[in-house]
Amino acid sequence: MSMVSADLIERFQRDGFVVVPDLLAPDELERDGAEVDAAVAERKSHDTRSVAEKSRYEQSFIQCINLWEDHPGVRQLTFNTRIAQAAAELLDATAVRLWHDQALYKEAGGRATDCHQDQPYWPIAETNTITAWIPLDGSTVNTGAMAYVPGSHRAGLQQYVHIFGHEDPSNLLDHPALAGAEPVTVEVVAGSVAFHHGLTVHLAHGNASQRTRRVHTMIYFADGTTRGSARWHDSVDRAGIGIGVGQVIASDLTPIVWPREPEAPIVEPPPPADLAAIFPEMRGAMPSPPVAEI
Ligand SMILES: O=C(O)CCC(=O)C(=O)O
Repeated sequence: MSMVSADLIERFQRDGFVVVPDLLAPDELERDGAEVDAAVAERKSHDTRSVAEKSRYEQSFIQCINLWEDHPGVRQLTFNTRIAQAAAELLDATAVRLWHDQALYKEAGGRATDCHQDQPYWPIAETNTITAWIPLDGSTVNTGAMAYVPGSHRAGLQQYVHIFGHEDPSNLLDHPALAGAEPVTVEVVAGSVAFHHGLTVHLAHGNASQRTRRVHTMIYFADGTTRGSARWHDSVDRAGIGIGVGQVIASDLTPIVWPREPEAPIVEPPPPADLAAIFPEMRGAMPSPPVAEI
């Protein structure tokens, strides 16, 4: 049984984003949402800063990557086969792998997410990449809904935007390839999932509400995709994985998530490097390496 109608697939191909309704039932949202909440709280338990005290980038969201690794309760969402199948159908891929998952919790008063494309941050050669963006309570303009530039994934644009600095980044919407383009805000009801292509230009509104905007995402790529550049990325550069430029990206850290039996065992990937030792602000953003036995 297919997860996505032919009409939605056509719209995704035309616009570079689409909302697929009813992929999660209310009880799944409650169960999986509680797991992501607990994982984010545990990863960030050291962080007592207010939004105002955080860096410009961190004011857009609390970001926790690859929660499935160190918080097994999150796996039922990250490895949800209905969502992965929908991603595969939208990409017209026979199999998709997980690039990584991430929680993006935009706190009350959190600022907008700067306009960007995702693909330039990843050393992936082919552009058959897609993100499933899951607002666990739904999303509205007031809480930090996403906005997408329709058709921008077909504009021939692949522009890195430095959104991590202290200054406002250049506005991608000013790029000549996007002349006159206007982002379209998309509100999502809980249970539906918004998908966007890796090249789609997008942003998210600030959170003007009193509650955290709880979002979990999964990024997928078509199986057979290769590494396109030496840009460092944990998903290909972790010790024990070491995928070189030009090689097919395939490891236990980027497992096939569709097709896959819901109960299929998950092979544990090699442990991560201690990134927080190099970049203290990364603490909690990535899985922690195992603590050395004394
Ligand atoms: O949730 C957000 O604020 C931004 C999400 C985003 O940029 C993404 O998932 O690619």
